Amino acid sequence: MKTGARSPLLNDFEWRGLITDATSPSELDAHLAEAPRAIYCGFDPTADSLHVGSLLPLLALRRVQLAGHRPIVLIGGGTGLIGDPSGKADERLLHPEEQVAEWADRLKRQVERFVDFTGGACGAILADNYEWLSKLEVVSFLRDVGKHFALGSMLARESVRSRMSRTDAGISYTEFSYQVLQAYDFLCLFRQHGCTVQIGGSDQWGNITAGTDLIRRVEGAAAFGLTLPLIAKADGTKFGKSESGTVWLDPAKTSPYEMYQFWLNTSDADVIGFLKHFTFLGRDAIDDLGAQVRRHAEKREAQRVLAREVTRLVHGDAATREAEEISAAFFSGDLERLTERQLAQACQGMPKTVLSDADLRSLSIVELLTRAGLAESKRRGRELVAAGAIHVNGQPVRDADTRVSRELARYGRFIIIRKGKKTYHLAMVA
Ligand code: 485
Repeated sequence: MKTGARSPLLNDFEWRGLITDATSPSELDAHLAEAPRAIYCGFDPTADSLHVGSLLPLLALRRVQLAGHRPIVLIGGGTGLIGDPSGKADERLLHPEEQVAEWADRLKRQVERFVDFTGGACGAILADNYEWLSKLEVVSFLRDVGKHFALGSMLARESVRSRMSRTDAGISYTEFSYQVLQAYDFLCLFRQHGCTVQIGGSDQWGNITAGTDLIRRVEGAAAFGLTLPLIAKADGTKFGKSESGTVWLDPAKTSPYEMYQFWLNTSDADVIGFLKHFTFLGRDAIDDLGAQVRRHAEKREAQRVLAREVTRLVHGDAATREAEEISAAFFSGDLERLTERQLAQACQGMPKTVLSDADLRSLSIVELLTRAGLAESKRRGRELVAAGAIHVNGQPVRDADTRVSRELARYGRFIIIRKGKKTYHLAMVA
């Protein structure tokens, strides 16, 4: 979107391609240029961790703070009990209350590293809508809040319409009401903290504008919404998944090395856009990297910078250095220099075959290749070995009949098989 923005925040958002839509863009720009504002984004606890999909809004809140505004991170301890129909094809399962409360606690700890909660004029605020939503009384809620919602516009929301138009699906009154709760949150944050702007992914447009409408009707005040793009990759595949599934922010679920690799695997077509979206590097640095991609794409310098910057934002310096060390070791094939912990981290997302004691007495490499699904037959396995396409723990395998033994395993546990350049498999000694 072109806003010709005056406010540094919108200007930066615009350059980074972070704006899909905004309510009254020029008024929003003036609003942000005029004074420091409180700006919120909400996250529902629907799992025990946030994932890379939540990074764009989290980093957007950090940009908000760096530009001198106050970020509010809202955790949906209340809305998480209901389930947002936005962008969801089917009705959700309700999770047990204790589960949602535990997830909400985890998310609160997770968001802490992205914005600064240590106070001051633009110190971040952490809010949980369970606080007010759990206290609502149905009769007064319907009288005081419900009255401001026209059924026509509620039904017209994309999240509702798409479900109503399907004969094989539908939407419960529970999920249908979600938009009212999110709108009410905005009103509460407006009253409590003078919050006048809400941001979210583009699937949140309906919920956000429900809130700006409510604030106008109840308070007669202007409030704004801004939506961020849902990240799409140039090749059309879904963003945020690696071979082993969702890329989580919790290092216990996705190791820093795996996250580093995820960003390192970004295509040339996506890397500059991602540097703008997911790092705090400025125009000059990103322009330089753009020139590198055009001249020396094969060096993958832009991907390395992206992987380093994002892993650092999520996991810190030490974990990032370690991820780089592991990557360098895998790249050169010198796995010997990795510690047991580093090796365990590297193996976290690999497909895995567990070897029993009996296997260690009887199995040959070629048999292991078929067992691991790396070769469809022993014959094919032998061909791969003969072609020099199989490495074990960084060393080329020359004899297909080599026995698989505990001695072959690094630290007595890890037999890392590489087929070709990129396919890894872990044979793990039980
Ligand atoms: O007052 C609010 C209460 C809850 C929410 C927002 C404001 C959460 C929101 N309804 C939601 O479901 N968000 C998604 C989530 O929590 O996983 C995602 C959005 C994405 C982006 C991200 O949250 O799908 O576009 O907004 C932060």
